Amino acid sequence: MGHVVAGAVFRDGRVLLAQRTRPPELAGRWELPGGKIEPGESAEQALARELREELGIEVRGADRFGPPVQLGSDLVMCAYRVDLVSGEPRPLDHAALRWVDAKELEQMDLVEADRAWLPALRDMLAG
Ligand code: DCM
Repeated sequence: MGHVVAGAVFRDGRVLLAQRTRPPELAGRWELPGGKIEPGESAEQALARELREELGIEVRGADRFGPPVQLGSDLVMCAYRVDLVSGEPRPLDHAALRWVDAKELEQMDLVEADRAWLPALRDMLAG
């Protein structure tokens, strides 16, 4: 079973979403940025690597929230709240980035899997 990590970065009552470029069926839809854990990595290390590669930022921590999501038969994905340590996010691997508040989150065309985290994200944006 492979593991995918997805990171939620919060700032000023908003969470950072990224717009996918691939595969074609997911292109244009929005997600929490992340990717697969590589052998020997912890979830926190994978998040730090993926967000460095994709956004050019340094993050730390990995505070899991919401339910795990099964992706097909051999991948499971979990969401983590991470702390932004340095850098300003840039879309190095995405079509665009957007900081959304609780209200804007409802309007975003999220990839299906990430919708499982909407209730938890709403709570964190409200609180
Ligand atoms: N994925 C997802 N939601 C995310 C991140 C990833 O549904 N927030 C899925 C898309 C792919 C798999 O995880 O099926 C691997 O992600 P990637 O293609 O970004 O490496």
